[in-house]
Amino acid sequence: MITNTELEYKGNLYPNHIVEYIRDKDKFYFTTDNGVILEITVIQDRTIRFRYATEHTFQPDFSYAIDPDARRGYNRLDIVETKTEYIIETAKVQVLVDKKTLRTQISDLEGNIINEDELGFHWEENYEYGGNTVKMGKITQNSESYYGMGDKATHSNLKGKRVSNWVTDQYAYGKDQDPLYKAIPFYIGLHGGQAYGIFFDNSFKTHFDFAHERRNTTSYWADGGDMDYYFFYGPEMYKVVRAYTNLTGAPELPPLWALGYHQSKWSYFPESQVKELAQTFRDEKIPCDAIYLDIDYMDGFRCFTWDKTKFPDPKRMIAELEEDGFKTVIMIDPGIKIDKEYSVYQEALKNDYFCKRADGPNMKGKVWPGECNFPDFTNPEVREWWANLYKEFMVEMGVHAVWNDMNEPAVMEVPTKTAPLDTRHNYDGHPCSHRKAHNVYGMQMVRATYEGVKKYVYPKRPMVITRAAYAGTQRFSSTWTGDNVATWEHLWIANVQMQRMCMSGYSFVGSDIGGFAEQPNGELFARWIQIGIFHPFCRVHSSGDHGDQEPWSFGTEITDIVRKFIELRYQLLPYLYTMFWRYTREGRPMLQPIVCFDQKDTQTHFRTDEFIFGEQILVCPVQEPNAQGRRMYIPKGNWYNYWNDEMIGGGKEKWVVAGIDKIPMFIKAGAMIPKYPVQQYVGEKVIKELVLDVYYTKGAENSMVYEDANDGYAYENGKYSLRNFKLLGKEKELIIQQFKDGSFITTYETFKIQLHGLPFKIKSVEVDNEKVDLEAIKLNGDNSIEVFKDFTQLHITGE
Ligand code: NBV
Repeated sequence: MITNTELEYKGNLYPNHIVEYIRDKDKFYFTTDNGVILEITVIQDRTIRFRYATEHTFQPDFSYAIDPDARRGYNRLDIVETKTEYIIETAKVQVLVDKKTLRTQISDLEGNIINEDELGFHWEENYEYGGNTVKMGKITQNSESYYGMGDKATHSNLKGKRVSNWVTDQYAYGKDQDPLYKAIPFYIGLHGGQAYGIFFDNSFKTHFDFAHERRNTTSYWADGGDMDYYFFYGPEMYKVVRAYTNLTGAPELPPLWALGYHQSKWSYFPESQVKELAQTFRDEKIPCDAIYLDIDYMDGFRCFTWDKTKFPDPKRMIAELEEDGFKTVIMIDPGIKIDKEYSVYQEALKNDYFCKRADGPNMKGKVWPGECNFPDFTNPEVREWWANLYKEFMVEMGVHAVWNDMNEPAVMEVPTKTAPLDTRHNYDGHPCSHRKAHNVYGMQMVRATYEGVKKYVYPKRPMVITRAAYAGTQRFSSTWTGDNVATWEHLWIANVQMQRMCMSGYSFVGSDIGGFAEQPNGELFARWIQIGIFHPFCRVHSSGDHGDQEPWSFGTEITDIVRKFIELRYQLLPYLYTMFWRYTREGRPMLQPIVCFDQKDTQTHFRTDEFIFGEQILVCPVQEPNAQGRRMYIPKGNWYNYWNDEMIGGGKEKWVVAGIDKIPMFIKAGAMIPKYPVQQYVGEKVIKELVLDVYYTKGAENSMVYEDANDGYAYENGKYSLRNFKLLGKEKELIIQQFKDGSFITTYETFKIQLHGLPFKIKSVEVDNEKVDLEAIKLNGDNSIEVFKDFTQLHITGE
């Protein structure tokens, strides 16, 4: 524990010695002589909250980030007092509070230090605005690495970087540019093979310094509010993400179509163009589930209106598109045009729903429609009103999903690009200025949108997309990474951003495939599609002021490649859906950087490109032109090259061949990958057979397949089908056991089991201990067999 005060800078104030200690069930209060109170709350054995008050006063305990349904409860909780410290112990960690300095130290039960205060909590009074700048200084441990922090477009390992969180409309952002659209003040630290997380729940502008200013110090601070942070113990990284996701929430399962391929542009109009687009998808036989209408469908950019010259009968158009298997997604922005003839404006004005400046007038800002006022979405009454505005769109017109843009909020023609800082907000009954509400504004907008969409598409499931987000927004909405650019560097950025978002509890995420600004060439577009199909949200979007960006815009060679990869996405839908289900249930990141897959292997700590899609598919995009392949790192274990079934062992770098029609992609040995047939849209076909690609391994591996009605809520009442497979491979044997759960009956009766890498010739097959006729299971030359879907044990022996 650091006790010297050499580093203490004059303007800062520090807690001094503890004079009082009180325990209240799972809360511990330590008060210092100079009026600092540290409140420690044990949320779960591995999740501990630290909150500091100065002048004996906490601010009201309120947070938008925390999921009201977060699980709480611990197995053990003790406290011991020694001469110099208090020691709190749970079933996972030990927290030490120093009596002299209030500094803390967290270790595992073996005494390994996981996280430790350096200067610890300190603060500076903010004379300009009132309140404090609250600060925390931690020791950077030996070889410590840092991950997470939302959408930062920088190297995945944040060591040596300083970043800040202030949601910003950052058109055509560049590598290392910061901040961007999201504020997710959560990071994962990794040292000595152990991982932990810290979530600084403070909606003011926050700053993080990861051993940038001083090599041995990691610090974070905020321009106001409380020092209020959560510590999560792993020791595995995915458990840190899981604990963080438990606290800030996971989304509900989206409808399966939301995981299909989506096509967007700013903007497709008029109706004839939309229809032509839809028709071309079907003619070209390129699967697609959703078409997006950007701002130009509106009447003069007024939200919740239609430009009837471009779309004379939206209800009919949406119905016709639906007939053809397309969902229609529309954009809604926060700015409401100041127009006394416009009903939405009138209502908001009458009810006093707009944000106000400090001295009273409604806050005004220019956006697409011209001068606008902005609803105060931090007011619950406003959110309810906003949710209800969706009724006509969803119920009368049949719109399927909503996309909220510009909700930072973005304001044009002002250098700050957003609302003035004196703008007032309700903040759910804790009135404050924009300094505190800015980072949650977009989150509260999309929360209201989600409530409305959910209410009106019921009994179907909602699908919502947002650009701005604060920690916890994943409960309400999917997201994309904003206005990127059609460059190779941005392909790299997209890859890092997706992995980072997944590690920040926000897995339902995608980039504008191909780039939003500027025009990709065919090669870049194809390479972007190749990685984009592995991103949970898979959408091509572009600014539309240059050339076209549809799958067929780059000549037939590219079209064929793009088709092949979109088809692969549709084949992998049951695998992706299972991943999503696990994310919603267990908080598992849908994409894992390889450091998450094997944190003990230090080779993985600074890698950015390779990632695991779900648990069993390793992907590494080609990120430069004219490449015939690339070098990549293969993490531990054995992996099958997806394209030729060649098996390779991990723990080393390797050159992998991948011409323009391939992406380096490997399947974990032992995996059972479920596949559907290619469909032009979700639900086009009745699934007659589930393909299971089984990759032989010597040893054991588990796989699972989750299925349900693909929409609706019956799954919440047990109508789902969960298949857990245990595979065991031996020299001349392969045993697959199946454990089933749930009452949903899938439409198919059989599995087509395709065996990869089987090292022997099949001699006999037993299903549930009965020998079967090899003819009857259609044992093919290609090593595939057909078996009844509900077997409990499949036993294959070879010669
Ligand atoms: O609504 C137009 C665009 C939209 O296409 C894009 O996806 C958003 O990120 N929007 C930004 C506003 C204009 C950006 C220049």
